[in-house]
Amino acid sequence: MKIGLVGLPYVGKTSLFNALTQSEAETGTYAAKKGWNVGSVKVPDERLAALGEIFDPKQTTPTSIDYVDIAGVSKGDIAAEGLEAGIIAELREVDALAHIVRAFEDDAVPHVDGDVNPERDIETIDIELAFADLGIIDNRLNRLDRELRTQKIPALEHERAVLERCKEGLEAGTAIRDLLLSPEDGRSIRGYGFLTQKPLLLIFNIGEGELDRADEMRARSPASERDMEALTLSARLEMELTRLDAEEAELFREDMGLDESALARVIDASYRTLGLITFFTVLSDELRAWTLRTGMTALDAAETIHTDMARGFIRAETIHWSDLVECGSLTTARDSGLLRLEGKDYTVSDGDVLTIRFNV
Ligand SMILES: Nc1nc2c(ncn2[C@@H]2O[C@H](COP(=O)(O)OP(=O)(O)OP(=O)(O)O)[C@@H](O)[C@H]2O)c(=O)[nH]1
Ligand SMILES: [Mg+2]
Repeated sequence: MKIGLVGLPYVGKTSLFNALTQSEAETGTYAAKKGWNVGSVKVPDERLAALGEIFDPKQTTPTSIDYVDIAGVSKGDIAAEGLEAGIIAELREVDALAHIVRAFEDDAVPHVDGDVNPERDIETIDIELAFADLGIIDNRLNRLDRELRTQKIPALEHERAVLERCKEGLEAGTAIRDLLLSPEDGRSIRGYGFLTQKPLLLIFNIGEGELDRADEMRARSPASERDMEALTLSARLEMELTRLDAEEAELFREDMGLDESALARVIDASYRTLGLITFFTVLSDELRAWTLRTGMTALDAAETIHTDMARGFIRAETIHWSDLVECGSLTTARDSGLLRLEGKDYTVSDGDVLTIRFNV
């Protein structure tokens, strides 16, 4: 899973990126319109530790999330091609976007548009992302018109109809994700990696002295109307906390009244935004966590692990991790009837431990 961090210049994207990925990318490099940082973070999961006590594996492999931190986007940047082309290309590859919105007051850190105004900034970035998509749509529509003049190809005509719907929506201020395209329509434009089609998460960067305003901030955000995940954190504080050792950071968090690390909250929100769940496997002494989309089946899970497993799928021995931990072993679980035999159409639940039986 890959998440792109976007936002205006100087809002704390790189500070957050450093906190999330334990990186040391340079912060405060204002107006650099080039380049991006990529980093990876292993998803902390307490369930792995609990399962580890049962299986005593040689190796434990958590899932990971990649974050891409790009240069700040200002109003008009996309239209003026003010961003390096590679940056947008990089963003088209991500699974979801996180918009970092400046909400901290600090006279020492200038705001490109003069003052701190989260609502305005959210709109600015929405418009820039829409512009980036419209550019691609216009080019593609021109090409499709030329191709369809000489011959009628139903698939291309369908694509043109979908693109025209997207264009109309975007021009009226509606992101492609909010057009509620049918799965078939969605598939016909999947290859373009439209930015406004990607799930979006809002992250308000508040000052370290304003952590008690977090709820109010979220309630005021358009996320509440648009059924969108929103969270608040202090990027600079989180970055500084990652430089302390774990114990010190914990004490500090307690002092500040912060229960969970922002890292954990960003990861949770990313999973929810993307509709992802986790399942576990134990294969030749390796305990491993995997991600799957909500609603996917045991066959999809097998496919995620290895195509051979999907091809020769027989059944999935399934148990919820908490039941397994309670039983203490797979043998006890089997004896007490908690280990279920599921077929390929079984919908995997978050926290399932799966043993795929297959034959190739
Ligand atoms: N007061 C305060 N300053 C912050 C906070 N987060 C970031 N900053 C400061 O804001 C400046 C910009 O931070 P960056 O993390 O580089 O911001 P950015 O969004 O990556 O900036 P660009 O890459 O130029 O678009 C730095 O001087 C940070 O120290 C915060 O929560 N509070
Ligand atoms: Mg930066």
